[in-house]
Amino acid sequence: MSILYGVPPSPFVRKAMLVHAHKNIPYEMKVTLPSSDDEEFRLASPMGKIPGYKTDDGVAFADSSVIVAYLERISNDNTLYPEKASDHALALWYEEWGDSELMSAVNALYYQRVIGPLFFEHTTDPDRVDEILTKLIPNTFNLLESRLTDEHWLVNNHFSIADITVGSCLISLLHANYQIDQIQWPKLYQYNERWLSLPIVQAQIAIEHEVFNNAAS
Ligand SMILES: N[C@@H](CCC(=O)N[C@@H](CS)C(=O)NCC(=O)O)C(=O)O
Repeated sequence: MSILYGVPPSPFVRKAMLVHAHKNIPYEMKVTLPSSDDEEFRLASPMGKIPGYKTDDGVAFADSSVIVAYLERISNDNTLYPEKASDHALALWYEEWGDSELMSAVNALYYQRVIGPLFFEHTTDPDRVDEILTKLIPNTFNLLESRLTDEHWLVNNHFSIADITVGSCLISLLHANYQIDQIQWPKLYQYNERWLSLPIVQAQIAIEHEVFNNAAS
């Protein structure tokens, strides 16, 4: 069976887990922290970033987008990359933007409020939180709001890697106790509600809560 190296609350590991769940692909999770010097993990991820991956035929590599591309190749079930070329490009763009711009805004808050205090003895910095809440997050949310329609999903109303990537960030915000302002970003608010109600998302959140509860006890 394939091995996924990482920890579930990592947003990039979460993304890979959600894709496995969506496509019904079994895997084994080997709990691995970033920078772990576990030899097997380092074969997959020489830079020590999570997620790392080892396929069931023994090939190892890293990066959530690479893992998703691999999974899409081995299984046609519940495809995540649109067939039409322009939709495919747009989904890839959201994946790239979600993994970079959106992820860094959202993770800044997730780190301040959850990951830092729980795992790194970090004390939340109120000035930094203020900057994140007033600048970083609104910048990214304004863009999403301007692109979302009343349809269900980001690209041509088909659930795709765009939704998994943006949605992975929304899970971090849920953990960080951030509520999307329904007046300021009404479409994003509805989109988030739809996303959070998906069974694969509920299952992922439950897994992550268990990790947080264990770390807190
Ligand atoms: N582009 C990579 C990013 C992976 C990444 O940055 N993971 C973080 C954890 S969420 C990490 O391992 N950070 C440790 C480091 O940068 O050394 C992906 O999509 O998998």
